[in-house]
Amino acid sequence: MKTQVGIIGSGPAGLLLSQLLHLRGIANVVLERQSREYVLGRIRAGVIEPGAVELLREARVHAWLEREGQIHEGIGISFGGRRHRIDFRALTGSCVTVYGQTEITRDLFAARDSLSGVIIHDAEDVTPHGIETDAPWLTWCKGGASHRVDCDFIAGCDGFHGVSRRSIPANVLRTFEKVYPFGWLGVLSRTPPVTREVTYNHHERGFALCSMRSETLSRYYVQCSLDDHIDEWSDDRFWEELRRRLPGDIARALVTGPSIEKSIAPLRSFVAEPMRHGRLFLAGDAAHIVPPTGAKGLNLAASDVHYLSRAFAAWYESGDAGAMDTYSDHCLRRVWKAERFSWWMTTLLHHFPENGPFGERIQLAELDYLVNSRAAMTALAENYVGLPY
Ligand code: RFL
Ligand code: PHB
Repeated sequence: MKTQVGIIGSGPAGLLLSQLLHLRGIANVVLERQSREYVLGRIRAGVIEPGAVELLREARVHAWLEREGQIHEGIGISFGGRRHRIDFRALTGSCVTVYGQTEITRDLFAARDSLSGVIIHDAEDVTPHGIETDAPWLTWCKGGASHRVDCDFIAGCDGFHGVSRRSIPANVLRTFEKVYPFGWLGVLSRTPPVTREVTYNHHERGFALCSMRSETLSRYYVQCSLDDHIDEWSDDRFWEELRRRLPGDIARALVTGPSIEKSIAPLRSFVAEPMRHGRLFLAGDAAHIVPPTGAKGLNLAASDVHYLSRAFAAWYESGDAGAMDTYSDHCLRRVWKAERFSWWMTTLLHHFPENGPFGERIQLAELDYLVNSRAAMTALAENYVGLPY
């Protein structure tokens, strides 16, 4: 088999790249380790920046997002039992869209299918070869047989645990990492959201987040211990813990119900540099991870794909390799700013027992400063709605 761009991974980065390249007449093949049902069963991001919405529009997958997505003009922040609002529209003139990553992935699969895009699921042992040559290729196994596709370029969109990043020689790759001493326990439930806007809650028992997918579907998270096991968290225990961390008026309004999905995610900051080696380009979680507190992961995957699709287009349309050569530097400038913001939001809002009572007072002082300073709120709002591409 032969193609122009071989794409590893059918998460949002791989599918969006595949669709954008197709629309520019660039042939591509997507190799995915999991089944489609598995990929579509993952519940992840929910907050989409306007830049990512624009890219989805360019990819012609905006119809459902525009119909079902909710425009959010601000977020709530609570601490010390009181809630405050950060008004994105007033502070930046911009806002975010609340729409699930699960739905974006579903919309992207539908778009690729309708254009007869090639997505190979259940591809085992996907391996990039010849990335330092002008003729790389990918091999994989499926149904007991080995397969190969020759390509001009390989896009590694295979997430944090993928094979792409590991294919870059150790003496070339530099990684930067911070692992946080807690995780997020997330629950999806068919209940009306307790707040109209996404609300971040700082509490001495730990952070809690109230989010949503629709008028009837809620998404909640509580900070949990890394030693916690999902079986120890019955629905009742989850709702009780969430309620304790919310200000009284929100806690009283909380409607509970059976969980549809429940999972624990560790929190990590991670960046790999460079994001390109030879003919292999990394995009999305394959190159960087942010803790979810800033809602940046999916949005960074989208901005990488924006740069990468343009770089490939320039090469195929005019033989210009300039944008490929600057791809890594361009992405990393934006990535590091999102890393900083996500780290800051995490540090501001979570409970860090090791920081002691002094650290707790400093956090409360910073939160108090934030919600009373237009300058500080503007800085948060500007980053939350997304820095320019
Ligand atoms: P993905 O989504 O992990 O997709 C990678 C795909 O590659 C496949 N794969 C392989 N395929 C072939 N061969 C291999 N060897 C392979 N290894 C892996 C995988 O099966 C998978 O299908 O990466 P991508 O496309 O870069 O997308 C990144 C986003 O998924 C991620 O950044 C976000 O979900 C992060 N995130 C959030 N981002 C936001 O922008 N806003 C949010 O509100 C937000 N909330 C979240 C989040 C992530 C969370 N978790 C669970 C980590 C909330 C949570 C709880
Ligand atoms: C979500 O709705 O899943 C969500 C919202 C905001 C975040 C993280 C996750 O910061």
